[in-house]
Amino acid sequence: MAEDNLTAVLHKPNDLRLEQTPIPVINDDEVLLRMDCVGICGSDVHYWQKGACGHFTLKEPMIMGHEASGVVAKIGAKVKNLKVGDRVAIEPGVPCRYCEFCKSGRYHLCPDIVFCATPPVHGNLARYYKHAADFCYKLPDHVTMEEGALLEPLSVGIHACRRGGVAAGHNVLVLGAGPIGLVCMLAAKAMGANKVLITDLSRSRLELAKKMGADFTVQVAPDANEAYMVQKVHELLGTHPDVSIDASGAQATVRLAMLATKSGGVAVLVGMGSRDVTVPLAGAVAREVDVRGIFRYVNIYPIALAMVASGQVNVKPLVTHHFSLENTLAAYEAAHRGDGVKIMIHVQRRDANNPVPFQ
Ligand code: 572
Ligand code: ZN
Repeated sequence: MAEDNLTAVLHKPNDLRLEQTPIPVINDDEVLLRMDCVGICGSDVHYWQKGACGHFTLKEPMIMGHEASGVVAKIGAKVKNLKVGDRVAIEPGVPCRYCEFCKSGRYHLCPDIVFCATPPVHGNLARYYKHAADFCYKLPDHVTMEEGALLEPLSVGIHACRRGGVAAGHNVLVLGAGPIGLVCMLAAKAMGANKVLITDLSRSRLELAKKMGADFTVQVAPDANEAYMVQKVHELLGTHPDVSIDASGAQATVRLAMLATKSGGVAVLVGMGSRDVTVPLAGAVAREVDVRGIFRYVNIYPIALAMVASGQVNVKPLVTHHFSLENTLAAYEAAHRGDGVKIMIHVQRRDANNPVPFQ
């Protein structure tokens, strides 16, 4: 009998199946990984529900998952940086390495990047998965496999703060306290922000944000008055934010980011909800508020790992729910309901690969 490679495959919208797939055969520069755990991202739920996310559409069955960690099971002939048994975090986007973007160091903008679970590229929610060895990062013993998987969303937060120029002493506004808003808040604090104010519609999300280090939280009513909200942000922070980060994508929060930011500051837009958004552009232009987008992250995994390994950032509280690979469908249903914050799928027993006992 062939070895078990139970895999979560999305066939069509609302048709996610667990089925056997062949164990991948590695190339010389790749490693075969025994997957440990895989977080669920908003985009995964989108593909599952709608068969599309942004301008990417599911046309063929696709293996899900891109927030992952695993253990090296086999190494290719040319692999020098890893050995069998190494515990690794997987950076899910592997670029072409030859185009002008790759050569200038902005490989996340590579038009030929292959990114896990972005059609037509398969993800890593399976027992076995192969990946470019140089996009796998060895975890120190005291960093858990869950933390390894969480380097993925954390990298988005660090990249957002870098794009915003967050620096020591800055006051930062984060709009949205979902997983991405929370990692932006964590990254901002770790990068030296003075005060971080975070907003959301949900009281429970804000309670978690507070526990994780937010200085101020504001629960926003869906019909809140814009001018009142701007004033409230300024009052609570005692100043205007140097950097605002929109991690929600709603028109109201994008507008708030632009309106609340200090003259000469930066508004970073992480999540774009709809293609066309009406924004107060003239004011931003006249006050020299730079509006910047982000696309995933670049050159950030080693920084994210260092921040977690050193204890500067604690991502553990992000994980609120745990499911086994066999219960993937229930995990996706929980994510779709909006249960908790980060849902983790365990391909192996939860602490099977954590040499330092779990706390
Ligand atoms: O973890 C990285 C990540 N990036 C997301 C979404 C979810 N997770 N982005 C937003 C959507 N774009 S996209 O280009 N796309 C659906 C691939 O519209 C990618 C970045
Ligand atoms: Zn993601």
